[in-house]
Amino acid sequence: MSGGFDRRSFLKLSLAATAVAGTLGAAFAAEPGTYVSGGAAPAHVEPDTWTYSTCGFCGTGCGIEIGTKEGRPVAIRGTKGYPVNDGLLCAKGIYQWKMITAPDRGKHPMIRKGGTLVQASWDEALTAMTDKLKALLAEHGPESIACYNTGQLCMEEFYTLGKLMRAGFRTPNLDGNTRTCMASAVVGHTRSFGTDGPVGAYADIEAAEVILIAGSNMAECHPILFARVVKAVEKGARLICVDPRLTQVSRIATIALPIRPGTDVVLLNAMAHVIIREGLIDRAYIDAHTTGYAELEAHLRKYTPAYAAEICGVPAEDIEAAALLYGRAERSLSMWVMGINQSVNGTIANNCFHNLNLIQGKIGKPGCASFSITGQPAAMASREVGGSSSYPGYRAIGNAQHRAEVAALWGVDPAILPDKSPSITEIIDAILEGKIRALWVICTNPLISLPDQNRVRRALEKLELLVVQDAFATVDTAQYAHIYLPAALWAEKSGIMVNSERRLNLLKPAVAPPGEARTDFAIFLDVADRMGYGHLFPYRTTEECFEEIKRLTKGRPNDYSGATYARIEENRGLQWPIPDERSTGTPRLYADGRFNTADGKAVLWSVDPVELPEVPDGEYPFNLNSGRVQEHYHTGTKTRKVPELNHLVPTAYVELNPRDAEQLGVGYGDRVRIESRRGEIEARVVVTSQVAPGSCFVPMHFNEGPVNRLTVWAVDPFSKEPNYKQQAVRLRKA
Ligand SMILES: Nc1nc2c(c(=O)[nH]1)N[C@H]1C(S)=C(S)[C@@H](COP(=O)(O)OP(=O)(O)OC[C@H]3O[C@@H](n4cnc5c(=O)[nH]c(N)nc54)[C@H](O)[C@@H]3O)O[C@H]1N2
Ligand SMILES: Nc1nc2c(c(=O)[nH]1)N[C@H]1C(S)=C(S)[C@@H](COP(=O)(O)OP(=O)(O)OC[C@H]3O[C@@H](n4cnc5c(=O)[nH]c(N)nc54)[C@H](O)[C@@H]3O)O[C@H]1N2
Ligand code: SF4
Ligand SMILES: [Mo]
Repeated sequence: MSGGFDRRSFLKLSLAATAVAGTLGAAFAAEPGTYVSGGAAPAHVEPDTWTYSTCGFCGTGCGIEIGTKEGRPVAIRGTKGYPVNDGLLCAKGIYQWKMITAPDRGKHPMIRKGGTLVQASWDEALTAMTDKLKALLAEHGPESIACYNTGQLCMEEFYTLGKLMRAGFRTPNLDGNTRTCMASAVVGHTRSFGTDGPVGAYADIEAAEVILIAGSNMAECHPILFARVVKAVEKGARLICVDPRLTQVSRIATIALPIRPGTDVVLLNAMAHVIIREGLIDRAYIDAHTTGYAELEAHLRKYTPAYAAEICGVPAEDIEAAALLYGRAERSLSMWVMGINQSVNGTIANNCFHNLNLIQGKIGKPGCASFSITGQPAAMASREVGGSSSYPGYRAIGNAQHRAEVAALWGVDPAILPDKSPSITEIIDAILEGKIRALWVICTNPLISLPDQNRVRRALEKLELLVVQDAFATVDTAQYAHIYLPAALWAEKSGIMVNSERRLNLLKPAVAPPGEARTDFAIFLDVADRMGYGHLFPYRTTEECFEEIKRLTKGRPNDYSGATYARIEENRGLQWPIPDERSTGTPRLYADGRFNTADGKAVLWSVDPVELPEVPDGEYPFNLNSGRVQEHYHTGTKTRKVPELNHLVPTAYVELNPRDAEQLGVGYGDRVRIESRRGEIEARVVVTSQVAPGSCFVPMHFNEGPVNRLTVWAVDPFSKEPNYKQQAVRLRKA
């Protein structure tokens, strides 16, 4: 790579490197085994107990064991033989035990008095919360109340919260940060296959001849999956990488397509064009298992590689070569993440991937999948059991039959169940309009992670009641909270998380929550009791709750009937559907070519992209891209407390191409001001040819330079997912 140092060289040179410095993108742990890390106290402590659990960070879903000594966390190691990671962990995974005892863990509830949050008892805090909610319900009705949650709770918590909000409060206003993440994948699956649910298995990585990775910095964001990709490439698999920014994935790709931002639909349509032109389709599969082919074939005629090259800004020959490589292989696999989903074209780009694979019959076979990879460790669980925009068992909010089924299983009148589900951006706008007066924020930090921070700030300020329920008392959004509720972390609870390959993974509590902190599950049940909705919750433990959830998934696509906590642990996770107690799970969906649509056929979509909400112009000449680095997680609440991670990437920065840095007269480490039409931030410059001229990249992790002060308030028309990856900014030396 030209352009001198990359960001890590810069950051390492400017700081004392710590003992954990790994190579960019390499899976951090080289061999399975125990990792008792050095660094801050308690160091080199030999655990007296190892507890089986699951990593709390990303949707890969690695099996971990939490090491404790006298009840305090001292280590984490990868679970040997675990089908996902076989003992390997990335840097975040290894060090996550350190955040558990961070000094700013919330230990007591707090209530705002005279402008500051002061310690309160649980009884005081929950009485204040439920009194206000009861008053709002009486005066303004259920639609004055909203809840915004996460992809980081366990399944039983999502289910309980969904039931509480919809059957208890009867409010439609329930959404999660999964909207900012997986919504385009959810709607994409539903439009192509009839219901949501990723189709593939990680084992497809090793079985594929050609792997297409698009809009995914897998080396940094799913390092253990990337380790499996690297192994496959070493054994001869070919890799195609689609990303405007040159990542570690593109560096090992056979073909790298650094396309212009936001042009994926055109590229994917052109690849399908070539595959059809060359007769690389599976005609029998198309006829038996899909609808819409004739229209698609006609629609794609104009999408020649030459036409796409013009729009995507990569050579026509490269597009042709990528299509032929993918199309000629017997077994090809596509994987994508946020570079695809977080766009106004996110949903239809998902449909384009499914088109590409369906026309070749590359679904449900080993080494073949149209595989959307999830971000958070339990985002899948939320999707499956009604944690945000659906009812349990992949039932649709707007489907009266589905609502009737849920009502019957819950023993409630179907008429009380909401039939709509506004998105978080709609909820924020409704707060600004004065329609929503109370917001309960659970396990997410919207002040830092939602787009257009200044707008979000105005909304939070306007609320009559903001309850923030978080593991850390210092979480940014709590600045505006009237009530703060301290929550237990993943290592302190039991429950189920679900990873990208539909694997149910088990959490077991290894340590006790600090102070008076409680699990989200316990908090939800307490709120339910105080609101008078206790009769809806006949269960008191997460395991009892799972038995109820199983009844709502029976016969549904995500059937968990055959799962129990014990079976999940024995089998090292189980991939749904798990229809009975003999089942060891289902690696791939749709192996029989039967989809969840009315006629059992998958739908091929003929689509054209819509225009991006904002493109660079004379006033704001740079495209701003945003995302992640390996060492940090989201808004930094967890990883910035771990010195071994934070020392490597300690503060906000912007990646700039050498050409642009020279023109702006800035060099490594200089501070620049970045301005968009919505706000401005300052950050340090990292000069790197990883980003193209005219583009810049700012990670989302740093509240001292919050990239979302710059981002645009625009969403995908189908999924309502924010368009985080493309907006226009200008830069100058600070
Ligand atoms: N270390 C770390 N790992 C994580 C997380 C974390 O915060 N830190 N978060 C987890 C979560 S919730 C998620 S959702 C995932 C996210 O995982 P990823 O999606 O892999 O991560 P991002 O950095 O958001 O974006 C991925 C890539 O999209 C590219 N991109 C931008 N615009 C476009 C475009 O127009 N087209 C294409 N094809 N690509 C584009 C960016 O250049 C970037 O390299 O990571 C999970 N894993
Ligand atoms: N510009 C830009 N913005 C983005 C993105 C991007 O790529 N670019 N990506 C988007 C995506 S994909 C995502 S997923 C979101 C993530 O955005 P957020 O959801 O805001 O990210 P986190 O920092 O993970 O916030 C989770 C919070 O929950 C707390 N917490 C952790 N565990 C628990 C628990 O068990 N219980 C409770 N109650 N609290 C807990 C943590 O302390 C933390 O404060 O950001 C989105 N925003
Ligand atoms: S890859 Fe994801 S699940 Fe695995 S150890 Fe790293 S953060 Fe945890
Ligand atoms: Mo995400």
